[in-house]
Parts: sequence; C-alpha cells; structure tokens
Amino acid sequence: KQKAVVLDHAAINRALTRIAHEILERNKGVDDLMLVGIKTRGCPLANRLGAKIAEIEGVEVPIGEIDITLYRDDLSHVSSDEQPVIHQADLQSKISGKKLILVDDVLYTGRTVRAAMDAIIDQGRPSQIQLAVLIDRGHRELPIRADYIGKNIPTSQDEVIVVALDETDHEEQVSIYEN
Ligand code: 3GP
Ligand code: 5GP
Ligand code: MG
Repeated sequence: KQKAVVLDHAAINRALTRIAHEILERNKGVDDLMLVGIKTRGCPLANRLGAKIAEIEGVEVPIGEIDITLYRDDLSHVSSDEQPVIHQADLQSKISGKKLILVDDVLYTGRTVRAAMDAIIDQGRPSQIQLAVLIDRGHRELPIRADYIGKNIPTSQDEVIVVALDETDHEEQVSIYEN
C-alpha cells in the first residue's frame, strides 16, 4: 500500500544534479573517475550522473556495471545467512588506479555494496571506492556508508521504497510503501 511519494521527477533530477557537483568537488574534477552502476536501477542512475558530469566538465567518464542478486524470500527482510551473489561484473576498462564511484538506487543493509566491492577488488586495484545512492533507508548491518546521498528516508523494516525510473519503469518517482 502506497503511503507517500518522497521524490517526484523534478526532485530526483535535482538530487542527481547536486550529487554530480559533489562528486566533482570532492574529486577535484574528473581525473581517473569511473562510475559503476549496480543493476538494475543503479545503472540508469550512473548513466545520468555521467551525462551531468559531461555537461558540467565537458568530459565523459567511463561507466561500468555490476549485477548482484540477493536471495531474499521477503524483500524487506534479510536473514543473516543470506549472501549476495555476484552474477557479472562488466567493468569494461582497467580499474587499477581509478577512483570508482559505485551507484545504487537504495542503500539498506549494505550487503549488496559489500559484494560489489568484493567483485571489484577481484578484478583490480582501484585507488578509491566511493558510494553514491539515491535513497538511504537506514538499517545497516555492515559498517558501510554512502559518500553521496540523494535523500535519507528513515524506514521501518516492513516498509519498502519503490524507485521508478523512466528507463526501467516508464515513470519517474520514489515512493514509500507499507507491506
Ligand atoms: P533494482 O535491482 O532495480 O535495485 O532487489 C530486486 C529489486 O527489488 C530491486 O530493483 C529493488 O528496487 C526492488 N526492491 C524493493 N524493495 C526491496 C527490498 O527491500 N530489498 C531488495 N533487495 N530489493 C527491493
Ligand atoms: P542492501 O544490500 O543494502 O540490503 O540492499 C541494497 C539493494 O537492495 C539495492 O540494490 C536495492 O535495490 C535493494 N533494496 C533494499 N531495500 C530496498 C527498498 O526498500 N526499495 C528498493 N527499491 N530497493 C531496495
Ligand atoms: Mg538496487
């Protein structure tokens, strides 16, 4: 049951514009940057950040993707023995020495990001890994935090954030649902 829309089309766009500026500010430009989207919805978000960075700086940064699946019977609850499974890490170019920015739609327990970092470190040695998320819904189970956050939305365990993006869902909004 839908409870509220937390970000509309314009708010999503503004959050991504701000994050693009924050990425450039913190990294003092685009040198050695690479964006890595976590499938599914992290990928369109990484592409949009790449387009904004290109607009601001006039330089295209490489973009890769990682596919990680969590086996969860209940989407909003993780049991401690469930492990994320890495399906594919298509990082496309050399990652050694790069500053990788992982991009995901929602940060929750942190297990997906931990698995993504494992997959990356298996393939090379980036100089840094940073994390950008559209939504931080809390409930971390690992010592992981995001460097760039579109919006913090404190949730209860039985709420779910639904992220709809034009590229994947043909609509554009973030809303909060109660199971
Ligand atoms: P995504 O791959 O685009 O991020 O996890 C599979 C999909 O289910 C995710 O899509 C995510 O949007 C959606 N989802 C909604 N609520 C949850 C949740 O609580 N946990 C997980 N893992 N996914 C959720
Ligand atoms: P974590 O591994 O941090 O528990 O969960 C992160 C991944 O699970 C993200 O890729 C995200 O897609 C998904 N996820 C976890 N909670 C939610 C949620 O409430 N809404 C959505 N849309 N995705 C979620
Ligand atoms: Mg996701």
